[in-house]
Amino acid sequence: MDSQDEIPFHFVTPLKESSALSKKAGTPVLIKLENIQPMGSFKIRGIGHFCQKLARKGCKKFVCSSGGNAGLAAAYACNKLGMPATIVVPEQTSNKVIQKLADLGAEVVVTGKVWDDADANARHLSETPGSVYISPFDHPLLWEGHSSLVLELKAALGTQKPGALVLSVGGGGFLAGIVEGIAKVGWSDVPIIAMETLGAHCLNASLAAGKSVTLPDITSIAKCLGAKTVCDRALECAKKYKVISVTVDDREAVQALEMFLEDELMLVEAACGAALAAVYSGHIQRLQQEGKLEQLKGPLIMIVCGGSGISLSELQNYKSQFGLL
Ligand code: PLV
Repeated sequence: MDSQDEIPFHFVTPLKESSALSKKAGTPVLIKLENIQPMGSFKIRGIGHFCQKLARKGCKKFVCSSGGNAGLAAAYACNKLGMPATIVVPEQTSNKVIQKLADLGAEVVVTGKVWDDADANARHLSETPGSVYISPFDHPLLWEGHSSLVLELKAALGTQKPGALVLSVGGGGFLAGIVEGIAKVGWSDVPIIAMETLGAHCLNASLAAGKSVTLPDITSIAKCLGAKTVCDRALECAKKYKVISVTVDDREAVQALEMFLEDELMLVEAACGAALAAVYSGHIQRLQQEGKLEQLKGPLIMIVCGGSGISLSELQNYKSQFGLL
């Protein structure tokens, strides 16, 4: 970020040792707590940066499509900037998230079954003069904003390099930003475990096909990972860097978020459960046994991306849906 930037809207988040996760992984695990960011996810890093930059250039209004969290970040940033925001979300978005958006002063438009439908409408609504469209994941300013997370890791770890990073992938903006960050700090050889749920696995499907693939539908409960097509930049990053793509099913994601609640007393949404399942479902050890992941030379960094699309009653519903009661 350049020196003219105002104070960013995101916080420097804690990097905390988790004894419970370390025990389960059989290796030291540090959790990067993005769930405590304003509006509960890492999204404010990229979206906040995008909105601040464009506001300075004279932009008067933002229109953002979202599965929930990017919209909350955009509404929060616009609220801070005193600018109007229209957030377009799909029908499955919870009333709690819609209410939070409205409380931030955003105009909320509900369109279509999944994020791709909402996105088509957001692009259409942003055609009015003065409006600027915000993608939740596909813009260089978002990636630049997300890359701040790696600079914080570098500041916290000093000369120690992470053994590997674990994150969730939706449309791939977070992955693109983290890759930008590791390139900036000289950690390009650090493996990134890119977690998706089946039914929202656009990166995994594209890597398997060797080209960009559009999923026919989003069938996972992790709606915030629910982009049918991964952005080109994320696919490029996955091919160029040490990105290991892993899928889990919804049941594993729900189990992981419940165990995380037990262990760390923090409730995160299913999109984040996908990343946590890398340890809770034993995927890290499996990858090592299969020779797909090297012996870790530093701590495993789990990025707790967060998410507001969850409540205790929704967790109960998921548990009954997947026979976990
Ligand atoms: N969520 C986007 C895209 O949804 C949104 O509109 O909020 N973890 C959480 C908690 C998220 O909310 C998201 C993205 C991701 C991970 C994945 O980030 P991405 O899309 O940059 O890969 C459809």
